[in-house]
Amino acid sequence: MRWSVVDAPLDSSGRGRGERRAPVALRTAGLVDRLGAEDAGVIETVITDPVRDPETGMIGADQVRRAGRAIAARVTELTDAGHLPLVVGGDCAILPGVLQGLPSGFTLWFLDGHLDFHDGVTSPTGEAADMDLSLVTDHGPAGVLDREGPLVDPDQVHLLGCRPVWDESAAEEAARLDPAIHVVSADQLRGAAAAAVGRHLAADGAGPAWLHLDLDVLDPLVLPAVTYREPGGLDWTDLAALVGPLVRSGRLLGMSLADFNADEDPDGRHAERVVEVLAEVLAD
Ligand SMILES: [Mn+2]
Repeated sequence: MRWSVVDAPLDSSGRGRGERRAPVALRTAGLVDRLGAEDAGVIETVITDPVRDPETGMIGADQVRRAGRAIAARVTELTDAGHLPLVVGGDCAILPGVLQGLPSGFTLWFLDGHLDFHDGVTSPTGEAADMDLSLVTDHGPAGVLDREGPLVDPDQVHLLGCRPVWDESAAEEAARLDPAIHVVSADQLRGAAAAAVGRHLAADGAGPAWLHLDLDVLDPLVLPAVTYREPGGLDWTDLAALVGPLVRSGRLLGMSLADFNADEDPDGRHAERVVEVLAEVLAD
């Protein structure tokens, strides 16, 4: 499997947080070489406007929209040419752009410690990375995407690794979740269960699939280099056991990687660990 690594450096707070520097940090840790990947360059995605737009409730809405278009165009170009893109964010605000670049009728395997199901009103931050899964299933703020309707059928979405509801805002978010989405919590993905779920998902249908990995699906004890640390997450072994069968299914159109915060990794050790595990599961 030959991956095409393409960078989408953005941070949806618009304040220059370390997610924007994640692609450089991961490349410095050897990502392209370790995967034996093709270097597919950098997409122009930067978000510098920290103002919450009154209409959408989203920070830097125009720049998020523009970044989404640029990501979509590049993903379409790569997949049309038969490449297998690994889109390296950035935070989860890259997802709507990625999925806009795919032909409809795919399955989404979404690994995240959170639900990412706020809209412009319920989001405590206004960051697009609070709203990406709601946007792509047509439950987010209007006018952010270029395409009408859901980008992915909610019944084809598998939300994997989320934690129990921890406060009022998270409860409000959970109440918004589309009931057709299939949820497997972090507690159901530990030990032998991780590989079993991975094998089940891989064999559940034969159509194309996209894998989105928000690194905060991992426990902060094993990967603290994320912005919104959520206790009770997966360890590296669980993650590899879950993702391995998904990659080997032969169904992947590509993958997106989100939420590594390079500012929380001054000596680069966490970037190295991320690259090591990606090489283990993606490089065969
Ligand atoms: Mn996320």
